[in-house]
Parts: sequence; structure tokens; C-alpha cells
Amino acid sequence: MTTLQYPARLPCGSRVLDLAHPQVMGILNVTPDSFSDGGRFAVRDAALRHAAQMAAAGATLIDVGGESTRPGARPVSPLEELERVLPIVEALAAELDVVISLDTSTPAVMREGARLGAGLINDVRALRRDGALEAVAATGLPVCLMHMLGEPGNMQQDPQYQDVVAEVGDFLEQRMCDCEAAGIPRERIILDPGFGFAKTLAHNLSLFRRLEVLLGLGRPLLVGVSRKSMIGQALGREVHERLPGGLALAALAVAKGACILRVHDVAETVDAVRMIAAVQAAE
Ligand code: 7PJ
Repeated sequence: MTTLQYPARLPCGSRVLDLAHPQVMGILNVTPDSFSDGGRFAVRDAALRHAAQMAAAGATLIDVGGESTRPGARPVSPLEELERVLPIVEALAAELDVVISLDTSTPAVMREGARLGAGLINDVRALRRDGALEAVAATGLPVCLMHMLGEPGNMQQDPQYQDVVAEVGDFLEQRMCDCEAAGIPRERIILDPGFGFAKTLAHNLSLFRRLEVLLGLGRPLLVGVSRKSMIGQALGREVHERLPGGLALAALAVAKGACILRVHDVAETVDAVRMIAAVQAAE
């Protein structure tokens, strides 16, 4: 087993994450148009039930998102995002013993969500919206910085890299410096290469193959590949047929040192993680 380059305990508001062991983050979409669950969980009670199921299945984080990042998705106003997300955050924080992660790029959602009990900010735009660095600094919460070029609407228009791993690493290092300058210390940062964001299948596969290189940045890695089109394209599978491919990638990510897995299928992923732990605990 590799030794950690960072402290195992990550304070997330009122809770603490143990990064010495891989943690599973369950995805809770509260967008009516999310591609893989068709917005079925948009209704508040259904969202809460789904979150409780994921927590019971072993998720230690629940990632709440109110803005679809699917290419071509309708833009959501900050007010609409606040109205979708905040009641869910407040209810989850009161009811479940998990870290509530907020999948948002919107400063007002970051600030209000933190006030209502969120423990982590997860931003696919890596705090590049006006006011986002300041908002996260003010919350004192940890943040996941994800790599993406452009915006979700145009990111898949011919993305190009000379060396995808080096360029993703340079971007994340630069964003960490920008965070530090804004008063967000490195100790609060989680990094994510952003699979499927401004990347072709070949880029995604190269990045995954050399994922461990990003551990050199000295911060915990989050990997999100659940049901993504890189699995669909590699295997020729529809969204509902991508679990085996996703579990293979989850296991590989853990072997390469990732410590948070962002997934739809929590119970299955927790079993994969537990199986790896059982082998690693053997003599
Ligand atoms: C990711 C995310 C990811 C992080 C989405 C989807 C698209 N946040 N939000 N990493 N993906 N940190 O789930 O397919 O990969 S939305």
C-alpha cells in the first residue's frame, strides 16, 4: 500500500472524512433533466429517500447537484438552483450522518448551503465563476477542484491536448495556487481530473491509465466515472448497462490511489471497495 501524502482526517464542517480508506460519494441529482435517472428524484421526498438508501448502503458523502452539466442542458438561474438545492441540503444535514457535498459553481449556493449544513463544495468549474473563490474561503469548508476546459455547453467541441496528464496536472496546480491566494489553504483541497469533461475517449483513457501521476500534487483524488460515456464508448453500452465497466474503473481508481469515488450505484461500489480492503488486510 502506498503511504498517504496528506493527513488522513479531512474536517468537513460538522463531520470528518477518513481519507486513509476509500470513501464512496453517492450522487443525488435534484435536476428535473439529469440524464441517467431522468429527474425521478427531483421531488423532495424521493430525493431524501434516495439519499437515505445511499447512506444505508455505505455512502459517507452525498453529492447534491441542482444544475445539470450535460452538454446542451438548459442553464439554471441562481435563484432556481437555490430553491432546488437548499431544502434538500437542510433536510439531509439534519437526518443523515454523512458529509453533504454541494455540486455547484454558484457562489450564493455555496454560502447558503454551507450555512444549512453542507460539508464540502464540489465545483466542476474549479471556482472560476466570479465570487466563487471568496465564497468558499468564507465558508471555511473543503473544496473539490475539477478539471474542465470551456463550459459544459461547448467542452466536447474538439478538445485538444499535447499531454493530457501534464496539462490537467498543471491546471489543478494553478487553481490550488489561486485558492491559496484567496485564503483557501491547500489542506482543504481535493483534486479531480474531470473524466468526461472536455476530453475524448482517448484522453479519458490516457488520463485514467496515468492517474497515479496526479498524486504527486499532494492532495486527495476524487474520481467520477459512474455511467459516463467513456464506459459507453469503450464497451458499446447504453447508460443502464454501464455498471460492470464502472466497477472495473472504481477498483482501478482505488488501486491507483484515489480516495473518493463519485457514483450512482453505491451498494455495488461499496462491495468493490470492501473486497479490495479484505485483500489488503490479508497477511
Ligand atoms: C463529476 C462531477 C465528476 C466531480 C459531474 C456526471 C456528470 N463532480 N459532477 N467529478 N461529474 N467532482 O455525473 O456524469 O466527474 S456531473
